[in-house]
Amino acid sequence: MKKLTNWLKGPTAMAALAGVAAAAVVLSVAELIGAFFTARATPLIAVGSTFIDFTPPWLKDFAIATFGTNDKAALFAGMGLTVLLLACVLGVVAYRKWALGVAGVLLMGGVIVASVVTRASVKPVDAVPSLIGTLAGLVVLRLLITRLWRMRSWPGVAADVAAKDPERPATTRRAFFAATGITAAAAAIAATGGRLLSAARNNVAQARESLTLPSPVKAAPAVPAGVQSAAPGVTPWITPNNEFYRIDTALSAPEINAEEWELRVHGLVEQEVTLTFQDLLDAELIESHVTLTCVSNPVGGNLAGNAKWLGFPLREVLKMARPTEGADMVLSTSQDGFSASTPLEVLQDDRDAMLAIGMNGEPLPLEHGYPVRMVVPGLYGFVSATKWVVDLEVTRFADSKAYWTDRGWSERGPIKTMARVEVPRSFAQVPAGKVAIGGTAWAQTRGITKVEVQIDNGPWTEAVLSAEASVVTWRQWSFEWDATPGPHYIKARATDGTGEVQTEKRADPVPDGASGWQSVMVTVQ
Ligand SMILES: Nc1nc2c(c(=O)[nH]1)N[C@H]1C(S)=C(S)[C@@H](COP(=O)(O)O)O[C@H]1N2
Ligand SMILES: [Mo]
Repeated sequence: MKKLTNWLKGPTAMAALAGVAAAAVVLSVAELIGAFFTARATPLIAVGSTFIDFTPPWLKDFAIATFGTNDKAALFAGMGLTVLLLACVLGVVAYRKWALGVAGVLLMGGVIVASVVTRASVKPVDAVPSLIGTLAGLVVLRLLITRLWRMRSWPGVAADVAAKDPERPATTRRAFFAATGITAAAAAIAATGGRLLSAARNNVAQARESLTLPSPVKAAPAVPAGVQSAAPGVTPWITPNNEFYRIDTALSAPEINAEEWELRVHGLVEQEVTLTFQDLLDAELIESHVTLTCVSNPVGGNLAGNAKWLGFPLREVLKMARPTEGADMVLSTSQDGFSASTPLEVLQDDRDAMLAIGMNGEPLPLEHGYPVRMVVPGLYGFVSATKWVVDLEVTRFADSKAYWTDRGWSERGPIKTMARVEVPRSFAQVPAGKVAIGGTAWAQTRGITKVEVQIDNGPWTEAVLSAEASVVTWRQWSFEWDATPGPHYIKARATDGTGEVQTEKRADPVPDGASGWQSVMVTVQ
């Protein structure tokens, strides 16, 4: 104990503290100045995004399997811890050998600046906040470390310093803490100020709020009564926007001014086309319910959502551009550099793939692609649902690779048939007697024609299907179970509109989607 307190009062702990204060200055100064640049150019966001881009498929899949849609919060926590450790180390190194400490700080600054300038749609000047932040951190580190060198209670060092520079007096621990405290307070003020300033400068959220969507020329077919599962507790058939799963590589959602948004359609086309947001508002829009699903969704997982989308058919966009002979793919790219490869014919057939601007009667939320995203029934999001879309290149699978295809996932991604058991929950305790089992099944573009339930190793028995809205939306089901006391396993499987039964074969999400039957263990009392 005594040893620990002595160590905490000693030069190593204090130098580490100086390092942490200097790191806080780097980040907060960059945040403050960053208010005048794009948010994606601030150090943590840029480094985090670059880290995501280098994430191998197994790590992405692990992150989603472990943290689900909290994967970004987990990444931020991990980065926070890394910064803290690095800052401690750099502080100690700078105290022992200043030149080495400077080299370390400059190296970190270099990594940050390199991450910033290599982001998509980020200009070289966007490195300014990180550069100034790094320099400010270096100055503060020097001031604090100098105080430690002059510490009166560490005679060796202080005497050395005093011999070199007799004019400057030695300092005290109290003076060092005061300087560190002032630095920390200044950093907190700068960071808060930066936040407030960027919120005030950012009018994209406000512009979205005040946008009124036009009515569709072709309204969504009425949703039949009885789409909701008879079992209480099953997911709502329509997923509210704020509960809709979010999966993307963007640490901070791009903030795109709708008035400046443009979509360029080019590549293997007879006619290049450029669309503005106003063009979309003026166009003949359609509306339809479509269930989106993420390829990373594990068996029984909740990375799927169903919404009413308002948009312009991609078929019509492609009619204007007139793809040439040999084209078989459209590479859609977002403002932040994500891309997806979608088979050309899927965007031209009658499934109503669209450039969506509305979600459940509202403009797209910022996190779901404002102002414009793609919605393509039947394909996993990673090969079709590009949010913040700004570019469509008509090309060939043989010639271009999309973001996740470059990282070990497949180049095509039709959605696999899946039945999910939602109630009772895994490991639930239920009373004996009549128990309502229920859930959701999907096989977009093929539709669901049957869901069967198996208790333990008994016979497969047909569940009651809720009404079907369309083959591109999910379909709910319920099953009344006469439960007897003891532990039991509930399994479910679906049959799609082609008559094919969901495969029992287990597959991981990588490379083209999970498969297998979900099994839920419950205890009946
Ligand atoms: N710009 C961009 N669009 C993207 C992604 C992305 O990382 N960046 N992820 C895709 C994936 S993997 C999925 S599953 C869907 C999810 O859409 P949602 O977040 O609106 O549910 O968006 C797709 N569109
Ligand atoms: Mo996804």
